[in-house]
Amino acid sequence: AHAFPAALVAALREARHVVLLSGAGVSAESGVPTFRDAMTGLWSRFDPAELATPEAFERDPELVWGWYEWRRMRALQAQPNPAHLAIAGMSDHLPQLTLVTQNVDDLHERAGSDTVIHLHGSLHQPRCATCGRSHAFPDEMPNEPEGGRRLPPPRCTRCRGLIRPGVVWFGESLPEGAFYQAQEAAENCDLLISVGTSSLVYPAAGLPHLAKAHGSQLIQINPQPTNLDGHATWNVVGAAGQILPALVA
Ligand code: BJW
Ligand code: ZN
Repeated sequence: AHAFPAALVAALREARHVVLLSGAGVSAESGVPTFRDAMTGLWSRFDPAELATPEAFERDPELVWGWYEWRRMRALQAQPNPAHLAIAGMSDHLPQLTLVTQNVDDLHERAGSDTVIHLHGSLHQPRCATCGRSHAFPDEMPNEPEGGRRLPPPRCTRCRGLIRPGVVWFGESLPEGAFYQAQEAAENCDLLISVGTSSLVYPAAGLPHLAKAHGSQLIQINPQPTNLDGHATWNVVGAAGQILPALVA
């Protein structure tokens, strides 16, 4: 069993409002590749600047669409892991939990978390790049696209524009309502738990600092060092799928 500092356990027990900020590391144990981890990181094989920008989609929509279809398929095949399940269970033990995720999969929802703030959008909600109309995927699974295989994006039924992934690319604003709610929660929580994120991508990486500036304590759960280490009240070193279930037990 994992031994946690008594003060950490007390902070969790006494918290009135907890914000849980999740990143790609929470889905890693479901087999969804993270962005920046060596070897398995998605971007050890693909240059992020090449694919996760509006410019890349303009330049090469088939490459970008193919990459996202491949990732959507991986996400559809993945199952929630013990970290997602522990997070879903936490709301039963806490007066208030606000779940904020940077992840574009729907594994929190499938684990039973019913309110999830998606800061970086979703692989499952594409829309027209020209007029914004949302696009429904057909029910069947996408064809087996290999990573890097080109695939032409569908066309909008209203304006014939290209359908784009419903995610937030570098240089794009976060969904306004989602970021506002996350900020509001960070300002009002007494404990923020940052799990499985490298804390490199802003403005999401600013949320723990905002919470701390408003008097919150910070728990970080990550097997690797991050930029947040020096700021967290407690750094718990380990995998989310092991630490979180132990924490809520
Ligand atoms: C485990 C584990 C296990 C492994 N258990 N843990 C301030 C300063 C500098 C730059 C900027 C700034 N403000 C804004 C910027 C620019 C930019 C930015 O932040 N750049 C930085 C990289 C420097 N930000 C933006 O452009 C944002 N927009 C914006 O600011 O709009 C205003 C604006 C408009 C116009 C001009 C300028 C500003 C938008 C950011 C959108 C991010 N989008 C992405 C891609 C989404 C689509 C897709 O999926 O392809 O979101 S980037 C990518 O990174 C993705 C993720 O959500 C995000 C965060 O990654 P995450 O989750 O932290 O994953 P990793 O892989 O980095 O880390 C995994 C972690 O898990 C590691 O720590 C592991 O150790 C750990 N781990 N196994 C627990 N089992
Ligand atoms: Zn359109």
